[in-house]
Amino acid sequence: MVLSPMLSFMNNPVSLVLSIFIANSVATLAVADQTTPASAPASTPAIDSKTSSTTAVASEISISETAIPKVRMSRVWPKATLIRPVQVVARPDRGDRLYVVEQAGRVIEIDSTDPENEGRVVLDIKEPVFDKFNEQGLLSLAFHPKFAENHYVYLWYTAKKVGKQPDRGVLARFTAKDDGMFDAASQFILLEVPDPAWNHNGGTVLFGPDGYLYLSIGDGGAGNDPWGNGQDTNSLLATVLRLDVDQPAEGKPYGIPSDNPFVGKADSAPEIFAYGLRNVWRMSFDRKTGELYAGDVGQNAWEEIDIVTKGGNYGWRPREGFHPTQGVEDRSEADPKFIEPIAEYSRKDGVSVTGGFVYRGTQYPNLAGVYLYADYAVGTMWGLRSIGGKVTAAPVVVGGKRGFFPASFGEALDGTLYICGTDTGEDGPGMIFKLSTSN
Ligand SMILES: [Ca+2]
Ligand SMILES: [Ca+2]
Repeated sequence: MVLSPMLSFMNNPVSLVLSIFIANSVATLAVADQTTPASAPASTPAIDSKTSSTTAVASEISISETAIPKVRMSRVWPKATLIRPVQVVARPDRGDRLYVVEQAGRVIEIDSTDPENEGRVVLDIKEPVFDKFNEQGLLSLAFHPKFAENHYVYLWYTAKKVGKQPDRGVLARFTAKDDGMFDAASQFILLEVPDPAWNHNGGTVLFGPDGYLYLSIGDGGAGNDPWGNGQDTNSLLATVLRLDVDQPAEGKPYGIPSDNPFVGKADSAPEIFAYGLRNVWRMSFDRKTGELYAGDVGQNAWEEIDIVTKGGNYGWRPREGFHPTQGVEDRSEADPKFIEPIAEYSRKDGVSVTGGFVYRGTQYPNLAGVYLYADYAVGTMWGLRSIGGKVTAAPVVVGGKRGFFPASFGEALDGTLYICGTDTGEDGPGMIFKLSTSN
């Protein structure tokens, strides 16, 4: 049996995961069952105690906008056989297609208009992908915003060793053919990042509203960031990077946006957009506000949700959630140089956060503006509301599924949200669920 893709090194054995699941998720979900029905308004706007300055903002919001409904999970495309699905991605030019990333190195295309669809494999790169250990493999896919014109897709994966090269993460572009297949021979490598340990490999690749490519990369691995990558702005590890893939420059296969925060600064990598992030497994842009929401997986104590801004330092390793990191000499109290999360949860409620999306669809108006996220090991799903980086409705449990390991959320073109993962164990059958509310 293997560890979860996002768990900490050596300090979260499966037995711990399972005991937490048994001891806490049941209790958590049971509590959820007793909460106010989604249709009933909250008596008062919920305010995160850590963001009391949001009171003025919250008072201007109607109660219906602050209530957070329960969320149902309905299985979709049960006839598609999926092995360790880690992402569901929409294609920008085709609302009737979704793409599922399998960790071992395949991409499956789903005809989302056909409930009986079995999917078709459009890419198989198991050969270059290295997924021996549980956090390794093909981790993320992004379509170029102008995919209809250039047929480019970008993948982030851990690569097999070649000769004496170190382990590495690879950001590569592939080109789709007219029949919709991705040409495995078209690989064009943009970036290779040497990686000192098997765990904490991030990562999400996606395009921002500015047209740039964003990539989250973990701190390298092991435990407690022994190489100090978190606070090292010369390291591409423990960051979110921002690249201009359309205008290569300076001999690189990509360009650097001129307003990246470390452009022209000594001893800093100009690719970095934000840093001090331990292992952002999943992040997403709010399509309405343009804010970048990230779930940063914690070490031993706290899982956190961040809103990632340009040049931001998110505190790892001196900070874990809203707390000094236990057991490291440079642990720190809150400090203006570190940007605190907007939310956190403790080992009481889970062990590995899967960041999700802000719902911006129109089918479920009561869910509009709610940011959903989940815990990979426990299966609980939460919702919160945040405006301008301030939480206006504190996190509440909205649902989840016992025994389901949610690896990723996905957002269709129309804003419909999905969640994918494995059921009845990390190597159990891969499943996709549509998320809905009772309105
Ligand atoms: Ca690593
Ligand atoms: Ca942090």
